Amino acid sequence: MTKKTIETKPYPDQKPGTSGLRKRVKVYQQPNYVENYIQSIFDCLEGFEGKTLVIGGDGRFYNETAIQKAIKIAAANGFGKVLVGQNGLLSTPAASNIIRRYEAFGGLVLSASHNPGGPEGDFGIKYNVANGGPAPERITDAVFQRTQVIEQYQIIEAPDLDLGAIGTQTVGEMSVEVIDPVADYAELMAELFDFDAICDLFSSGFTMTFDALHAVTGPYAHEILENRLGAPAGTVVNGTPSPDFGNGHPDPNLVYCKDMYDALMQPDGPDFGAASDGDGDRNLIIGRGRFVTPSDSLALLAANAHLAPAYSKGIAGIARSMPTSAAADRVAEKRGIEMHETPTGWKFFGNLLDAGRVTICGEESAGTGSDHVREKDGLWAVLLWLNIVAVRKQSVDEIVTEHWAAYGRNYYTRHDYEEVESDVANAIMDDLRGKLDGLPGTQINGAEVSSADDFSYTDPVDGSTAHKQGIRIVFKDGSRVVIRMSGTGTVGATLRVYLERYEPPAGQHDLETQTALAQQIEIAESLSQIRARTGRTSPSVIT
Ligand code: G16
Repeated sequence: MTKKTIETKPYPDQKPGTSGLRKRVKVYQQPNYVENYIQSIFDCLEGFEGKTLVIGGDGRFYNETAIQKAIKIAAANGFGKVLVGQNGLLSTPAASNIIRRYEAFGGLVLSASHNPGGPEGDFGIKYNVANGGPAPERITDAVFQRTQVIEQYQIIEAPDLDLGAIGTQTVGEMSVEVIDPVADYAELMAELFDFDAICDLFSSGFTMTFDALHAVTGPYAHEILENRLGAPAGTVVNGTPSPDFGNGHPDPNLVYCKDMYDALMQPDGPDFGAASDGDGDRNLIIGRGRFVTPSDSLALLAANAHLAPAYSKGIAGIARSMPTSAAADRVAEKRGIEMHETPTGWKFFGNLLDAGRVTICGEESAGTGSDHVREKDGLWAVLLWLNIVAVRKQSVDEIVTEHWAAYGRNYYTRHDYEEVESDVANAIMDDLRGKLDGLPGTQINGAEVSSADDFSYTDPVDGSTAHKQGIRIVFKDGSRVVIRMSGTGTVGATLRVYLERYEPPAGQHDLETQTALAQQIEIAESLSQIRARTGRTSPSVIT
């Protein structure tokens, strides 16, 4: 085993997005592409000599190849130990937990989240810091700068490790421990939730379907839902991770989980349906006859969290990303707890969680989580829902409708225009920015604009700032149109249009969502001309 220094040349496109560096697999397969990026990360870190690095991914195509490289580069750079999930698997929240539980220096999480996998699909690498959360922007910005000038990387020349064998191996002077990817995470969930109450729920005949979408949560869901909580075998479907996600799209939304949605809408359908994404940090929640939007789910989980043992003393505060609906704000207001509005990206919640200012966080993009780790957590959200249903002894539909009757309903939808030409998307955003100052006080399609800006954020804990985080136009009646460009796409640009309108507690709560938001949808088009300028007649995805 010899340590080698290999000469390399920079790639211009290694700028991390909302959540790490996501690219087509074919891009990652270029010579030294992975090596450059990982060496650049290590070059921006200090004080890791002899310390532990956690490595794991969602099992997608190229996962093991990248992990073998990462281990050998970590060894050459002086890490003392790597903890790696068996067969290279660790869900994103499980990786966050392992970093925290074993006090590791940080971790590499290999995933492109909900993006498709396989040789023609996407791959991604994300660096997480010692609190278990995604690296903050000051690190990701430094890593990008480093990728632009990198000239060499260090690697140990050694045979590949056996990632299937639990136990310890060595590479150079570094030890590599292959660990059970599920055990620590399952223990943590058992500490947080009332497993006895959920067991009773299942033994009383409560029926559930959980779609792991052939992605990483399969082994976690089999162990927790079926083995520990007694849900009947077969509750978890598509539970074996596959490199191309069964040739599917591991995005737990109403498009890719349509069959489950249809089953849940039948009067004799299961009581509860849920799904998670490629790397296990997103969730989809559907009760019989009732889809719960991620924004509503955040509000409902925050309002009912005290029913689970971990949160029985109440929660300190709530944080949501700016485009997420304000449903959770109403809960925070009623409870008299802190409420924070951050830019899109879980990394912006880290400081608030570390400082104990918030306990529960969530995003419209199907992510919810708490201070138990520093990532959003798909199965955590599912288990908290089950805990709430078990204690309240009510259906999801009853719980949601009672919540609206108490707090009012924030009608909410997101329209995505995917794979738009980057020039066209940039021009649309620039033109919108140019109009913002003149909008307040004007009428658009019959609605008066009360404020219009491009969202800026100052972190209340460390004072760091983030600008140009999305255009938001707020109307006098409280409704909102938000438009921003996604930071997770890999081809062209994705324009996201977020639409929201509030209906008070005594208002009408049973409208079809797109109908309820028809005025906001037309306002967004009048303002942005997205359909006209992209030549699209409708969004690519409506969630
Ligand atoms: C990532 C981030 C989330 C973000 C989502 C969508 O999630 O961790 O915070 O909300 O992307 O971001 P965008 O709107 O920029 O595409 P994931 O699940 O893809 O890692």
